[in-house]
Order: sequence, then structure tokens, then C-alpha cells
Amino acid sequence: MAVEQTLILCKADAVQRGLVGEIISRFERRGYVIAAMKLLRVEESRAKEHYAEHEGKPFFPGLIAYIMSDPIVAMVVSGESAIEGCRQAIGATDPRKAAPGTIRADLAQTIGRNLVHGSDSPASAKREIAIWFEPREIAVRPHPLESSLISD
Ligand code: DAT
Ligand code: MG
Repeated sequence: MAVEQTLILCKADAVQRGLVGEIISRFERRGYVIAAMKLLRVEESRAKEHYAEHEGKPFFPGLIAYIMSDPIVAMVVSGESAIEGCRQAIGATDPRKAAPGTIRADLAQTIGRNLVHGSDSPASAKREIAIWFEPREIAVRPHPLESSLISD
């Protein structure tokens, strides 16, 4: 186990539907810490860089339009095995296949409006955090699980 940082996006539908607080709350209640956060409008170049692995796929144009359609909230979330843990909290890409209790199963209906992005590997997290944040924007914060009050 190691403390990791992962890139989380509350995508345009999360902002439009007023679900940003609910989504952040789920990560915080799990014990993860927000190390950086900003609301911003996404320009096409950044959207395409972020989703570069999907370029050429049939859903790519719609995916880029969706992320650019309204402001999003970008976050760096940290914690023990945060990359895998946040993916688990987010749930499967298609909300219909996501496990109950996950963000996508509980709050979303379709794959094209699945509310949240989370990095899928340490390499993706490193690449994606660098797209959205400068190092000086990321705060070093104590993690609750490192406190002497909670140990395992
Ligand atoms: P995830 O967001 O779970 O990492 P992904 O990286 O495979 O999923 O795809 C990125 C986003 O692209 C996903 O959140 C929603 C959209 N997407 C993926 N597959 C799709 C499909 N078959 N039809 C429509 N949108 C899709
Ligand atoms: Mg992905």
C-alpha cells in the first residue's frame, strides 16, 4: 500500500445537475483527501489531450463535446491506493453495469453522461494530473489514515 494521487473530474453533467458536492463527499467519506481542486471551462486542445487514448473511436467527438459543454471540476485526490480505490467508488464506465453504491450506479443512467472521470493506472494518473494542474497547485495535506487516532 502506498499513498497515491489520482486525477478526478466531475464532468459537465455533474456540474449541471448540482452533484459536485455529493461526489466530493463520497470521496471524502471514504477517507481520501482533496489535494487540489478547480472549476474551469475546458478548451478543445486540453479535452483531446486528456482523452487521447480514445481518439478515433466512434464516441470520441461526442465525448469531447460533452466535456467542453459546461464547466467541470478537476481535482487531485490522494490516499492509500487512491487510484484503484477511487475507480471502485466511481464504478463501471456504463452506469447500468456499475455496482450499486458506486457514483455511476447511484447517480447516472448512461455511458455518455457518467458524471466522473478517474485515472485508471499510476501512469495515467501522472500524465493526467500534469494536464490539469501545475505542481505548485497541489497541496501536501496530512492524510487522516496517517493520524495516530486511526491505524490498522
Ligand atoms: P472510464 O471513464 O470508465 O475510464 P473509458 O476510459 O473507457 O472509461 O472511456 C472514457 C469515457 O468515454 C467514458 O467515461 C465515457 C465515454 N465512453 C466510453 N465508451 C463509450 C461508448 N461505448 N459509448 C459512448 N461513450 C463511451
Ligand atoms: Mg478511462
